[in-house]
Amino acid sequence: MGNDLQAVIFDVDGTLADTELHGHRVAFNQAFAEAGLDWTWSPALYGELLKVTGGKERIRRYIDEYVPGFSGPADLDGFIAGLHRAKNGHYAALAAAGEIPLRPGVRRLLDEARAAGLRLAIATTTSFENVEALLIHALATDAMNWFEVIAAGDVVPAKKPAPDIYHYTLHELGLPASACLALEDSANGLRSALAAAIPTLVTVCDYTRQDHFSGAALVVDQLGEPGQPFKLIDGAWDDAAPAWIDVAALRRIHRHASQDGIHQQAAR
Ligand code: XBP
Ligand code: MG
Repeated sequence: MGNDLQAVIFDVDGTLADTELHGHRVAFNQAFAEAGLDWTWSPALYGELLKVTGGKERIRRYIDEYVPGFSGPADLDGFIAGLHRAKNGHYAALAAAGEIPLRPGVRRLLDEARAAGLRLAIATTTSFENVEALLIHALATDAMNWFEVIAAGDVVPAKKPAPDIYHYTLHELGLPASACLALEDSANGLRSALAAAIPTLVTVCDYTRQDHFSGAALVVDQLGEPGQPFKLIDGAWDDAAPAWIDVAALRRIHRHASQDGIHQQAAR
């Protein structure tokens, strides 16, 4: 059947790990201090800045909105790129130091999905190097090989919420959107996946709890584990089913979302 689930596509930041609060934000601040800038991104301010996807884009927005009188160097693009490079160096060090653990259920679900023969991919706004830093330290030294496609950062011109990174991932997998399920944590990520017509499961994180997730197949607060159930935020869940996301749940969520999609089309 064309609609059977064949591949699961994971977002990284906020979905695999709480990378924003404990990783990128801290690393941005370290890069700013190192460059002699008195910029400090508090957890609350960073929540605002996260509306802009992409670290370089985020620095630019910060300068525009919060440092109006900033007389930066003539080559502002180069300056921002340098700060961003330094930030990524600090991010890799934080990952290597074990400061950015995986979210609950992530390792279990990846293990189960691999054992079940589901194909795995990554579609993220962050860079390939940052994905690598996180995966090899938080997951396994060979974890980059667990994913058939790692679609990252500047490989496409437009970042999430544009669908480009998901279109790219589908193309590389050689699969239609209907054979995949995306896992996301944010409204921007959800919009990106839905714009590529991929059914999407959302696990919110602290920064995205207040986002709007209309169109999501299911919204929960985490993947959950046996003994650590998820909280259902939006969508239907059979009370008889265990409250953690396993492969059977992925298949069920995908099937329901596909059926809903067909109904929506029929209703148009
Ligand atoms: C994540 C992002 C990224 C990270 C930082 O979005 O927006 O910009 O915050 O990574 P998503 P870079 O989870 O939707 O992929 O600094 O490498 O951009
Ligand atoms: Mg994310």
